Amino acid sequence: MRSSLILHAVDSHTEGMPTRVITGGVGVIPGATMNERRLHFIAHLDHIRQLLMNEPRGHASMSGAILQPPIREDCDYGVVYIEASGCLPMCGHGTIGVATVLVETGMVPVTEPRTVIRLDTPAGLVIADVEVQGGRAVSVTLENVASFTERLDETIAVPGLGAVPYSIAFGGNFYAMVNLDDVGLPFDRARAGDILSAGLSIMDAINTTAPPKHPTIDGLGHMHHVEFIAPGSDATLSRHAMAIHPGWYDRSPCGTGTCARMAELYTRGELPLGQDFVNESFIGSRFVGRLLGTTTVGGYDAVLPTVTGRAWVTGTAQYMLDPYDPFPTGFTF
Ligand code: PYC
Repeated sequence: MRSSLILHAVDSHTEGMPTRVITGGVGVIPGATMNERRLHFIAHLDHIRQLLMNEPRGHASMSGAILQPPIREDCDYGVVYIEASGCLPMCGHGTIGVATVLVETGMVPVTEPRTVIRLDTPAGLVIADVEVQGGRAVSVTLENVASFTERLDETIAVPGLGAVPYSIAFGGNFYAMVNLDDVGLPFDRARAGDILSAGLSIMDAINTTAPPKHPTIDGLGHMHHVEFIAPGSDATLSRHAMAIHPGWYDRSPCGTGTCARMAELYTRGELPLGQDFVNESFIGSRFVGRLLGTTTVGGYDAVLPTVTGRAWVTGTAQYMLDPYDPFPTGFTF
């Protein structure tokens, strides 16, 4: 057996969405902050992401997280998020997966009934409060980064769809919120292809004419997620289909998308602080969110969200690269 690279992984899923947690083999990524490490990884180490996320080791909706020593002294681990489509500054389902893996494998000291893990992410400090029963990680509540509405109730001209009403909010990534009714499509997985192509057209139109730009996070000046809201959704229970660039759906209810949606509902005056908000994915799995308080981010009024969900370990693996492998970075199909 020959291998020019060996990467150690604990695989998991969070409410249906995979997180491949890389526990060893990458080494320490250069950078003075976690976001600098993310940008360095994109510029110089992207072949590792492609190897782990693309076929044949991954698939078009694959997602993962690389564990790092933290840079902040008040954190237990650093995290760089990887996906089939790139490196997000923050990923909610991925962080719930990371916290579950850290507890289930004993990579952090585990205390019951709660184990608190402080994570240094490219978007900032995220605190994972893990509910532990009999050594088992039962659920994880994240205190996510400050979230805000970037624009509310605007309209964008989209080829093939006409004028589409939308809003944009940030919850760790930027999300365009669009009512499915406004693009004439039903909340039905049988129409997943049509909903996805509408989402990609909306992303293209926004990124071409008026991309959002984060006021403090470098390298975040695009919109790669469209949260299509199902009819009948409100500030207590919302169902959605999360279309993601370049062409896949979040299987989980999307942690950062849940926080963005809560920020939008707060701005509308529909979601008060301290009230549970249930967000349901396209496959019917759920996260519960809540707003703890308010703050500001680079001039925007912002909220401090939490999101609670569950994850399960699905396996452990060593991913290798045979120097004779004709697809050293895998492929997309
Ligand atoms: O849970 O934040 C999330 C997420 C982002 C993309 C896929 N999942």
